[in-house]
Amino acid sequence: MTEPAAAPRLDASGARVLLVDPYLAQEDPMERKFVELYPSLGVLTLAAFLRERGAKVRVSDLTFARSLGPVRQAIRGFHPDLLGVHTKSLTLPRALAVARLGQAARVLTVAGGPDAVTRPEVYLEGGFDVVATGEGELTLTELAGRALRNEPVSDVRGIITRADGALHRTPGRPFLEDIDALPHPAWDLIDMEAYLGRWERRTGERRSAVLTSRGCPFDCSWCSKPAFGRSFRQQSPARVLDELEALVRNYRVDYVRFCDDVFGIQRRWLVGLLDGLEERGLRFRFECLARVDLLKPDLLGRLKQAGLERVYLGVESGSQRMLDVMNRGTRLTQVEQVATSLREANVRQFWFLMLGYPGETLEDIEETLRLFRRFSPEEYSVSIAVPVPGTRLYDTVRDRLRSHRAKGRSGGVSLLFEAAYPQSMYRWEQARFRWEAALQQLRGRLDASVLRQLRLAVDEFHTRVATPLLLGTPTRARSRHRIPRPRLPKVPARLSALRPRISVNRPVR
Ligand code: B12
Ligand code: SF4
Repeated sequence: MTEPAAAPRLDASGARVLLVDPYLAQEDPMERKFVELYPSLGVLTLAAFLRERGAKVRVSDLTFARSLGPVRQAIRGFHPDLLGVHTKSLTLPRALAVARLGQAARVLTVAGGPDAVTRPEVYLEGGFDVVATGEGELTLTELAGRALRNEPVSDVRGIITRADGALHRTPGRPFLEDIDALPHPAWDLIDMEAYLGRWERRTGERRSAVLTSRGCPFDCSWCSKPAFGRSFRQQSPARVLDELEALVRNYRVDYVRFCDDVFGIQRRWLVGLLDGLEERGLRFRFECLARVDLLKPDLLGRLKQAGLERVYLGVESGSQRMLDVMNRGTRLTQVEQVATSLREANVRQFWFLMLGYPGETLEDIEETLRLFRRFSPEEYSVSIAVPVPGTRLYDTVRDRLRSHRAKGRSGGVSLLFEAAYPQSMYRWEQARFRWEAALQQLRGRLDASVLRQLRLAVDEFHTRVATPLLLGTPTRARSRHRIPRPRLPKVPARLSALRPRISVNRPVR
């Protein structure tokens, strides 16, 4: 469903809106190692949209902050009519703390983004007046106008409020019809240089994130798509090229991360983008996320020439049975073809792999490891399945969530539900991937036969020692097989230094 062309244009002239992204990088234990910092495109697009409709907008981006001080100051100095907070499961406590600041200042306080939509009651009980569902541009504009005029908001479309202890959900709002008309993100409202400079110091590149589409038409069972559901809308190549050009010219961006759920779904679009990059003489390197069934191997040469550096692939499992259980919609043969084509085109591949999905057996994990061995991707992440609220995976394991605290988390290194095997088993399996990656890095430096022996030794240890031990095989059985009680080995420091970029639990798709 999209917004009918005849819908009246909403206006927020004069309203003062403060938008907050309550993610404090320094509080995130994963940040230093794994999380790549980009400003929230959702917040910046909302800010730009509101500004176009006459609102005065400030963004309090807490990414590099040490406390909520900047929000306090902004509330005091800017006197917003509306305080809008972007939410992810990871940032729930901070989002609620911001809501309390809004409450104290008697500002209309609105939560939006992936997490609030999936558990609105937590946000409304925690101090928010309103939770906005789905795409936020029109809803926030209307809310800002009402807040300015002190009008009630409970009938605004696309929101959830609470009254007399019950939740009230208004009818959803149609999606924006023309996402080409969206303004460029309001980069000027945040400290872009803080992000770009950090990247430059770390990698030598000035990296920025760009989104060319909204939504994803697929339906993987673990995937949370709270904002755009299964809708899919693509911006035209020309619109995307304008945004890229602005980033390159104004911010000297030389590396782009395309953040689309699935980049370049349509061939014609991709060719249009490549043509445009050539015509405009735009040079930067880039990375994107693709599905193995949609990557176009025949275009890889052109993409590489245009600057394609890395492709993130949701490989997930080396077991076709598990891919089907996950409703992934991909075939292992496609993984094989794409992995080979990327290698031939000299494009780095980053594989997302997932362990612990309900129904997975140790043999399935073995198949995944075998696939990993065959293609040795340059980078990878092996996560333990994370049940994000609002997904079918979450519903499947809802009764097996491990603790109240775990229910609130979206990521981490822990097993968040009672799976087929104990957490230590999955940790060990993750370590096997690390070992494998380390061995692959040693290729060319060590004799192939030595590598084979090392691999066999680890496999042997896995079968004879680690698995019975971790699955709690009775001691008598162990002694019958003369298996000593070992200490689990860690990857030696020198090998671990060689390992590729790994995150143990990053459910980002
Ligand atoms: C790109 C991306 C990243 C990038 C950049 C993050 C960033 N700072 O933007 C990186 C790789 C760094 C990243 C990291 C993480 N991500 Co991420 N990421 C995405 C991805 C693919 C796109 C985000 C995006 O730009 N969307 C486009 C914008 C336009 O949409 P939006 O942000 O949802 O905003 C719209 C609406 O939600 C709404 N809205 C949003 N905020 C607000 C606020 C108000 C007041 C209102 C009214 C409306 C509103 O209006 C917006 C415009 O229509 C999404 C999946 C997705 N398709 O959204 C996952 C996603 C957001 N990430 C997710 C997660 C879990 C993470 C991590 C926590 C992973 C981890 N364990 O480390 C980290 C968190 C780090 C952080 N800084 O917050 C989950 C969130 C799930 C949840 N319930 O919390 C998602 C949904 C992926 C998934 N399916 O699991 N991520
Ligand atoms: S995991 Fe990727 S392909 Fe699957 S539904 Fe989610 S965004 Fe779409």
